[in-house]
Amino acid sequence: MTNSGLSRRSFLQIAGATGLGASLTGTIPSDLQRLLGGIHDDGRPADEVVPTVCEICFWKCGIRVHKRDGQAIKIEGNPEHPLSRGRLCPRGTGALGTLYDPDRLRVPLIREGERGQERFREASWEEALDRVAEGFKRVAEKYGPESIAMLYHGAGGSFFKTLLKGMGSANIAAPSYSQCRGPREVGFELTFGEGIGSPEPLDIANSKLLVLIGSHLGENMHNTQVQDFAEGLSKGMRLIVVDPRFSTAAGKAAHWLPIKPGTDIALLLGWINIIIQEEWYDHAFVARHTLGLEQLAAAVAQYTPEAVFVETGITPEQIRTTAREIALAAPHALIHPGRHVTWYGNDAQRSRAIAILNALLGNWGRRGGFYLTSKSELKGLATLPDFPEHAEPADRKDGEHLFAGSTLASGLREATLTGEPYPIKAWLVYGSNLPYVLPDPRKTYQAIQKLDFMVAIDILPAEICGWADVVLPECTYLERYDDLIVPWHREPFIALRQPVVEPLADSKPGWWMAKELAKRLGLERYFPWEEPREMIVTRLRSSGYSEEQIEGLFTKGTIKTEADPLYMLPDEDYEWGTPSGKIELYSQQLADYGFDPVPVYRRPAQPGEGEFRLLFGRAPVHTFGRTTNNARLLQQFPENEVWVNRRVAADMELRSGDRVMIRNQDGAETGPIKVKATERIRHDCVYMVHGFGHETKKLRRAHRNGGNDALLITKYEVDPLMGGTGMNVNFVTLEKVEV
Ligand SMILES: Nc1nc2c(c(=O)[nH]1)N[C@H]1C(S)=C(S)[C@@H](COP(=O)(O)OP(=O)(O)OC[C@H]3O[C@@H](n4cnc5c(=O)[nH]c(N)nc54)[C@H](O)[C@@H]3O)O[C@H]1N2
Ligand SMILES: Nc1nc2c(c(=O)[nH]1)N[C@H]1C(S)=C(S)[C@@H](COP(=O)(O)OP(=O)(O)OC[C@H]3O[C@@H](n4cnc5c(=O)[nH]c(N)nc54)[C@H](O)[C@@H]3O)O[C@H]1N2
Ligand code: SF4
Ligand SMILES: [Mo]
Repeated sequence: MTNSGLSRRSFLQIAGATGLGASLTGTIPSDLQRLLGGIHDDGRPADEVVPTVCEICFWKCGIRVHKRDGQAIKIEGNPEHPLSRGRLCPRGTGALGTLYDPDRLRVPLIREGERGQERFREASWEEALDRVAEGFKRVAEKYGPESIAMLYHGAGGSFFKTLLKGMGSANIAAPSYSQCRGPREVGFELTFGEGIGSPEPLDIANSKLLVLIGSHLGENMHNTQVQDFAEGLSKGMRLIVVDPRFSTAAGKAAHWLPIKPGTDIALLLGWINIIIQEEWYDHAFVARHTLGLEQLAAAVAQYTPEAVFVETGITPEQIRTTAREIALAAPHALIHPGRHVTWYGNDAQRSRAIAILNALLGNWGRRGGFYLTSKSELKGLATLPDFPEHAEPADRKDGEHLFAGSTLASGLREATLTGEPYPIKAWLVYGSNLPYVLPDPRKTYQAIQKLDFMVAIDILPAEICGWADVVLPECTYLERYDDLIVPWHREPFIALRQPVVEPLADSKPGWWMAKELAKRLGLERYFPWEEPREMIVTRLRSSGYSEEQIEGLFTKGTIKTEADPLYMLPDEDYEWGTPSGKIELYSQQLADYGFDPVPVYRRPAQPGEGEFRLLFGRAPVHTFGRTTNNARLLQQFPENEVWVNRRVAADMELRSGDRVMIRNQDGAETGPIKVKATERIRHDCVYMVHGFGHETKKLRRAHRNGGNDALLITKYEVDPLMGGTGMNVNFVTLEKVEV
């Protein structure tokens, strides 16, 4: 393993020794040579193999990185790691294209032009960090420390969270809650008294039947889940896919239900109705663990197959057949809870309908359903002082979004815009390209204009960087330590992220930046260690791990501990975390606050003549916009296309390969983007992969490559229960262009 104290100079020497082009200061040809030709696995053995953890997405698989002559040459799955089991998704393997991306940020930058103009000068770390510390101090003195907010995504955020809390601010939020899985967590918390978490505890490998509502496994490439999905299918698991689009998963399904977008609650309530009417639910489980069956039965009686057909377009016969199949496979059947569920603004209630249906199947703590998780013990640092008192987060006003379980990123943007409930005047943005992550980019830019100070910490010159006062170049996850990773999982474990190669150019690890800022802000006491390895070893020792186990973490990548039972015993009592201590099919607390105690279907607005609902999702080889500049991954999936129903396309005289501009109801537009005319999508919607069509010229391969869904999401519906932002509510038109 390399020592992160090595200077840039010695890195250049190592790079030079390989003959792969020694200059790393911006000459593209040598970098490209390195990327496309210079570094590859030519079969010669590696000098060294270093275990660490992937961060191309947030699943955090264990990887083994092969090195030769100081360079990373190959990434493979770590067989010791429970989330990879020796295999990776294509993004994890292709990550060298990110590590050696010639567009990476190399030095700290200080803004010279207007915000958004992307005019910066290079600065020393000393000057850049002083600027950031001054910026925070100024804002804290004038408005209080709570007026500093942090918006982040990724494991590396933990050191900056400590910094914010040390300053006295609780305004810390990740879009992975309010723009992703928050509604699911709330729907399950309201029903089962606990959320789902990540990785999702789904026993898919042992399921007899799986229902996917949108969740497009196979395009959504969370490694372990895709492995489990493949194993389940190979063991004969039946699959029902509910999706307006014939997804990759739909190709494996016994039933594809091409639902009218936004009507899933009707289908779910229809299934619940049949399962109750026909007495197909798990009587013993429901009697022992749940509350409110009668009220549920009465509330869903109106959702007959015929009534549901009118809303969803799924025929009564299909609804009956699939309900029966689901019930027959119970309790080894699973309605997937989804992950990116911020679709229509009623998403916590849709997730609750999914939770209720699962409860009727009696699949919690059951083989082929939801398994029970455990977690390895890990103590914090005994020497870490308490954080100061802090104000309540500014992400919502009194009485708003009562059931939110985390701070809302979109709520912090709103507070920045309105100054309510109190002003937010500085942002620390870590690893989140906010203009394309939060709905309505215009609002994000307006909010930034209200700030006195903003720092962006990124590995690439993403759009967010162009709006910052100071840009700090982080090195990638392959070049740094992060905090230990300790998830709830079926096999509890601790995993280590450690550096494999030297940081590129003058990029630095986040932990170092946070510590340096802490020094400047008089907060050193919150970082009572010299370097992360010391902190990691101290925590492991104080948690009772042996020297052998600790050594194994650095050499093999994980420490594994004993698991609790995965499944409940049939007559086991269980204390559910709801107010009643039971699974709540009917929710009194929702009723008390004036919400629907049982989910209710309401018809969503429909696109007008010539308009389509805009849907979006994942490509198997890309993660959002963070890999769309990665040359290796672009080779496999070079640009996104807009999927249009074949007959509709023919009527519009559009053919596959034609280019169109896409325009939404507010006049926002993106393109040109290639058309994919296909039978695999309904007539009333179009679909594209998220993450393409970057506007910044600094990402040279990603710039204007394909279309950008984020630019078209100027409208969104906020979930009244928890503040998630439903983004599938924009309507677009297509216009052919000659290019
Ligand atoms: N390769 C890859 N994998 C990833 C990621 C990535 O960036 N790249 N990101 C990861 C992350 S953070 C997340 S949250 C997940 C997201 O992955 P999922 O949670 O699986 O995906 P969604 O984006 O919610 O869903 C997209 C699918 O929903 C369908 N859909 C759209 N509207 C509706 C509707 O009204 N009803 C129904 N039934 N279906 C609808 C779309 O046609 C599409 O097939 O993926 C994860 N995995
Ligand atoms: N329009 C639209 N919006 C969406 C979604 C969508 O499908 N469409 N999906 C939603 C979902 S499911 C989620 S989870 C969120 C995801 O939101 P994010 O994860 O915040 O999204 P990204 O666009 O990938 O932004 C990541 C930024 O982090 C940088 N980065 C990558 N690695 C590192 C690192 O190691 N250190 C640092 N400091 N920076 C790094 C990248 O260069 C990039 O600028 O977006 C949500 N928003
Ligand atoms: S699923 Fe793929 S990209 Fe995500 S952590 Fe695992 S290997 Fe990396
Ligand atoms: Mo997500």
